[in-house]
Amino acid sequence: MNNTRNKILTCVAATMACALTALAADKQLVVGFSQIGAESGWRTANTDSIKSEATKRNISLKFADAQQKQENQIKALRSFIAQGVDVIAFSPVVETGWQPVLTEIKKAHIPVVLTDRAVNVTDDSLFVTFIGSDFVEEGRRAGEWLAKATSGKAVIAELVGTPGSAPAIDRKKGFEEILAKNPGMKIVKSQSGDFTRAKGKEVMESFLKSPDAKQITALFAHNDDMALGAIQAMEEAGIKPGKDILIVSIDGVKGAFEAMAAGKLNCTVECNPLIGPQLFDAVQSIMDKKTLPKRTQVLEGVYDQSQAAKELPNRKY
Ligand code: GYE
Repeated sequence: MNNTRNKILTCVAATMACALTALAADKQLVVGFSQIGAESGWRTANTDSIKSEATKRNISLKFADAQQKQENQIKALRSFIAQGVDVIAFSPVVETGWQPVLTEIKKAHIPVVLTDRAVNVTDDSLFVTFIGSDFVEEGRRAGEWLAKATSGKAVIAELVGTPGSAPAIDRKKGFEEILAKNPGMKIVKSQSGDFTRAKGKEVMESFLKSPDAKQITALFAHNDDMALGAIQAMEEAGIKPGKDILIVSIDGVKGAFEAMAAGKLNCTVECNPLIGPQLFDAVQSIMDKKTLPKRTQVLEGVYDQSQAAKELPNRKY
């Protein structure tokens, strides 16, 4: 009698365990993603890459657009904690000010993946991994291209990205490393255009109105959108972009290739926004309890006018 009862109990337990495992396997993964905004062509491509990859993998994506405001991002991160998502990912608009909210996330035992931009925190256990580009290297590449194109002689206007953001800080740093080796190259104007086309145009207009505007021979824009805005400003002022003023920018969006093919932009340094697949690979590895490197690099190149027409049809963003 006892024996039969034991057998029945074992059988029931086994069935339940089996059902639970099946449930766990079927449970849809929930990922909260806080995006910076929609400030540039790069960002739009980045958002598309993340959303389409989530759909492809049947992951439930809670997507929040912060409209370039850190306080909106912090609110979104707190709401992801409240919703108990499996993984939180975000692209931090600026580098500093994340320690408190990241600590809250850690206390809630939710793993964090950083994409695109880095944070400045003292405790790197606050995130699992950072997937992004080497912005210092991009700045160096832009500087190297300009040094070569001008034989080391250039009077430069600089359109800076969002103040306090990793790409603005690092691209400037990399570019200035090259200037330090080329005494004939100097930055005479430098102002933020917040990574947008409209602001890039506005700031370039003000550069061109200044009394010493005539001496400018080159423009370094921290992204293509600001360069495209500046091109408009130059044309409206009767200046030939790409000829009177040489222009080098960063990202490699389609609009930049079109401007290069038209002879208005001289060079773009690639910064690949198609991070979706790498992000969700990382999420999967976290769920599978695999160890990840603290930093994953995105691959990219440098393109000038001679390659523009050939490369244009291949551009995915
Ligand atoms: O270069 C710019 C965007 O963080 C790498 O942000 C990204 C930058 C990109 O607005 O176009």
